[in-house]
Amino acid sequence: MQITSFKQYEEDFKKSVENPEQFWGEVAQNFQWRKPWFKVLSWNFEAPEIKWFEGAKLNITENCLDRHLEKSGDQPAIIWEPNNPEEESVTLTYKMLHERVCRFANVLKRNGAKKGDRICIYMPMVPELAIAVLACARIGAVHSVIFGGFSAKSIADRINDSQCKVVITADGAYRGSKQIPLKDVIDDALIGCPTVEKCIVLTHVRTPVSMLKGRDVWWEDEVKHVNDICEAEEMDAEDMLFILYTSGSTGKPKGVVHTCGGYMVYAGYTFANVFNYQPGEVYFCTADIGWITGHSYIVYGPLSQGATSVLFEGIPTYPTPSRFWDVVEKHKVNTLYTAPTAIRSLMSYGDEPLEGKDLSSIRVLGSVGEPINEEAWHWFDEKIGKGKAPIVDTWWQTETGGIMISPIATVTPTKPSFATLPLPGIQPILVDENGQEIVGNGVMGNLCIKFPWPGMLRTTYGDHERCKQTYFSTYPNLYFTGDGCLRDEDGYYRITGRVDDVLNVSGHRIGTAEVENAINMHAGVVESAVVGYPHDVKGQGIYAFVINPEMHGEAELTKKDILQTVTRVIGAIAKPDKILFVSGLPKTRSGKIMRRILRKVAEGDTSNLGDTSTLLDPAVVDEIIEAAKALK
Ligand code: 7RM
Repeated sequence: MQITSFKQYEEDFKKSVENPEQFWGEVAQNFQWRKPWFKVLSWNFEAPEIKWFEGAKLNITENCLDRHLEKSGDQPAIIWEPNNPEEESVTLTYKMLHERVCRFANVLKRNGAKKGDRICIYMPMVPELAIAVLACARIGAVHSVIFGGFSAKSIADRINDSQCKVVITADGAYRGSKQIPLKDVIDDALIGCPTVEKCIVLTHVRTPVSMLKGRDVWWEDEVKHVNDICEAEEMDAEDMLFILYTSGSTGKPKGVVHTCGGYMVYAGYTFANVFNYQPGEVYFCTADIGWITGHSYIVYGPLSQGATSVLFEGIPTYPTPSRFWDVVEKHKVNTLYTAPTAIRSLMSYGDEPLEGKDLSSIRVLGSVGEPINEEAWHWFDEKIGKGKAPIVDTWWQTETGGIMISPIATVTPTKPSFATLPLPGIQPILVDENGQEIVGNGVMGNLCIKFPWPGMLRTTYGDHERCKQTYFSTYPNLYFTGDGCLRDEDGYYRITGRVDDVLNVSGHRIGTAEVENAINMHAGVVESAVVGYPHDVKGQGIYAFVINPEMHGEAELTKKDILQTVTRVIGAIAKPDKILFVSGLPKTRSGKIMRRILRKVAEGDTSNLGDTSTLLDPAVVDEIIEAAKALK
């Protein structure tokens, strides 16, 4: 399954295009199935309806745990590094992880959860988070992990959208020097969540919490009442494995649905290849399990390959900006997979945090979540990889389940800021506004994928029509990614960023419409428009234009109130970096906001605003430009 030369990559790629079913059928043989498939693939992008490994039966946890026990039961599966470096790290071998997953799976059953039920997980980055995820998969329950930074309202919306029956949380979480009261947030959320019957609470920070009789139980008590034997539930390849909510250009976040068989094959195959993982190596992905990167490349991908995965609770700058390098040195990390925003942030501290740190274990570096600029790429290459570790700039999405366009470490020649070439099985195509294919090299266009791959989303939970509209209707018979892309003279791909109204702030996906809706909930706000602008560390910053005639001269205070409202409605990650109060927004005669103009203003470049002839009131633009100049 592992590609070891560029020639082999080319051959595998060719085969995957000419005979996809044979190609993926062979890849899938590297996994453990209870029953084989009778058809590798059937598909229709119009409906859309996609089925991989039809008829096959499996349980992903048997692939991630049981099958490693005999040969590598004593190998570390998870190395947990706590937020506070003074505290002990924890190593769980495959045997230990298996035992704990089985035990907690029995806790879930004891609390009424069964195959097909949805379970919400809102937890800190502790081993029990991975255990909770895998325990759901063990019994065939569908997990919906929610990142610990989301607000009570965001959680309630997600829980209700998928009618979760059980919630798994902790008393609180550490994040650098801060503490987040997870259970308090869950308590607020659950006031409006009638489907939730049980809430299992892990003790972590030992802060006082309220425990509701009949609903709330302690993790530590529950595990005492069950044993650690739990036969894995037999799942169909196309049974749902998890839901993960992600932002789009319109409306509320969508519940992206992934299924058991295809997702497992794709996460495992891409992990083994992109990172060129070798047995016994230590692999460290700095993402949070609340995002897709954590699902696929902390939990399922690495564990399906018997790898050792570092799970880090903290942040790059706590207690000092040396923390990543301390973790690398301490655990002799061979592969470091992180985000450009973290690289840029650490870069800004200069060389001092790196002094005396032994990074010689590093063999492969990875980047994900947003375009990596050349400066950050070179810094990563020189300072961290010492010019010897290949950098894999991996492009993919929540919807794709796994890495799509990326170098294969030690195999693909890299080029700064390029995700390089599609992995075997991936057929990218660039199209223009009219959906015409843009052929040849040295071209730019909208990035689409023209053939299914095993890890692709199957639907958006409870609303198949929305899935169809969002991804399969912009261009008929193509999956539309929402990203713009350059294909250079060598046929290498560089992802240039979103072409829709989705922002990428510090690698977090946020819809402008979501932020606008949150701002509009603030008393006094009449209307708002949100755009992104280039930000040195975050990649993009959030710029909000707000009409609010009722500030009573207290603009600064009102801004703080708006930030508080956004924090309440979505979470702190969606807080605007800049708020500009205006008396009107640039609209066309048909009432559409001309975001193009607002983006120019936010970028601070209004020298050429393009065609403004359709503007209803051009004077508004002049006022906005003047006001923006005065904003720091
Ligand atoms: C994995 C993840 C997806 C969006 C995607 C892009 C952007 C991700 C890269 C990238 C340039 C990359 N899932 N993106 N990786 N842009 N180069 N290597 O991030 O669903 O949260 O976001 O992120 O715009 O559409 S995500």
